[in-house]
Amino acid sequence: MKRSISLLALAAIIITSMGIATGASMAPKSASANLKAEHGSKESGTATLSAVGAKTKVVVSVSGEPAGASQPAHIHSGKCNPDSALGGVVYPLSNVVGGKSTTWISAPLATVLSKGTVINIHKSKTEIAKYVACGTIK
Ligand SMILES: [Cu+2]
Repeated sequence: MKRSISLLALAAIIITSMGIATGASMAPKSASANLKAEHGSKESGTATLSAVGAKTKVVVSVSGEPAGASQPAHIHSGKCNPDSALGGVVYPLSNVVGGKSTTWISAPLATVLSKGTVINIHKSKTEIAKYVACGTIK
């Protein structure tokens, strides 16, 4: 009797741990976007989204940003092209300065991916309607 109980306990532990492992592997760990130059900006690069617990770290790295520029960047819904297909801002990102931007979003990566579809960089705060780079999150 004692032995059958411990076997049952062992089976329960194995099944539970398998469930936890399956759940962990289903949650996305990272995603990225190829940021392509738009409207002759010559600005392109990558964005990497990483799951860090319940938060998401977004790192943007581009080359070709004009010196001294501070460019607004966001995760948007919609598509990169044409411009009219771009949806609203889902998560704002830190401005891109010197080709770099790092943002911590207080939401899990799975949530970010369920709402946002592209990363878009704008020319400047005053020329927000001009897009210099955009990429689909994959
Ligand atoms: Cu934007």
